Amino acid sequence: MNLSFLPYLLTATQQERPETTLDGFLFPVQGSEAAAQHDHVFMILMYVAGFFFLLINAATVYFSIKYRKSKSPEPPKSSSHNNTLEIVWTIIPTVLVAWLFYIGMDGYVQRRYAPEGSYEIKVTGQKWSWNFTYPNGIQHNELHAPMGENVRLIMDSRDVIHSVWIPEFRIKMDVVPGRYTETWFNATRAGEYPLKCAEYCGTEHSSMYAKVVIHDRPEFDQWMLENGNLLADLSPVEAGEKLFSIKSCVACHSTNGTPLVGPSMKNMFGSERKFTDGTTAVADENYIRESLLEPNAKVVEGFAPVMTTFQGLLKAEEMDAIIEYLKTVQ
Ligand code: HEC
Ligand SMILES: [Cu+2]
Repeated sequence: MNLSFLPYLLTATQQERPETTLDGFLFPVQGSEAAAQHDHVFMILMYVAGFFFLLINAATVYFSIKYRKSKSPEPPKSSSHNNTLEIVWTIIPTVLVAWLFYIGMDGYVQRRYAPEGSYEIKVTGQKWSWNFTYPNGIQHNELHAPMGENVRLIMDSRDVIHSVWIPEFRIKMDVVPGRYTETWFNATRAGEYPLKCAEYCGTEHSSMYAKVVIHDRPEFDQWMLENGNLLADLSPVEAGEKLFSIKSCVACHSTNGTPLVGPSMKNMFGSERKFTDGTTAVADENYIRESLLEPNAKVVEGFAPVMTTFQGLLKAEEMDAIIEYLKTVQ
């Protein structure tokens, strides 16, 4: 068995670790500064625990054999106490746990609040999707961030408690209705990572997931530029199609006829809709508008009233674009 990777797992930073280590073996790959620190502390704890596990068990086995009854029917004579031994087994563990506390606390304090001047992204959780608002007002269902910069997430929920968890960044923080929570990261490698909801929040909890994309600065600026001007750059139908996924409609509505949490949008426009109260209506522009602003005014037969209002989350032109797009989903 080749254990040559063990010393590398203890080294503190991503940069110091050669490419040949088992990155992603015990943990997901290290995608942030916090990840290196987190794994470092974990490995120290594991080695300390492993050392004492072996020591105590070896001693148990040794003494069991040495003093087994058949060899020494009389209990061995022991002195009432041994000052040196007692001092040693008090001081060593005390120093050890104080040190473990220190490295754990140090990491916790560093991770608790973002450094000043961090790039701020507002995160909103709602059943069952994530929404990210960037400093320039752009909203998106993916978390895009520049590499090597401190990024602060300021988060709240529109309904129940959710939790932002990015395993590769080793961050996890609850997202609570009625108050802001925060967490931050500094991504060390470009690429795509999953962000998962880590607090059970209902039927579709397991699919409450968002993509995290880390770019280098120029690529990030480019992405910002392209996504900031959706409505200016694209036709309303094209922009509507993008918005349909950016605004997370896709989490509940398919466009291929399969009902999900909500009805499929296929052939919806222009057709007659049946509601739980027995009334009907033909789906026109005003109907879609109402569905977005007051989703529970008319609840489609066979579905639960779980769509939350998009009042304040969609600009008028965005709503127009989505309506134009839904007309084409036939
Ligand atoms: C949390 C899941 C969820 C999300 C997110 C969601 N919806 Fe819905 N939507 C529903 C459900 C459930 C219904 C059916 C019950 C009702 O009418 O309220 C519905 C109904 C509708 C209807 C009426 C459908 C019909 O068959 O008559 C439209 C139109 C609609 N949604 C559009 C959207 C758009 C556009 C978005 C994104 C901006 C969106 N929804 C986001 C769950 C969702
Ligand atoms: Cu959730």
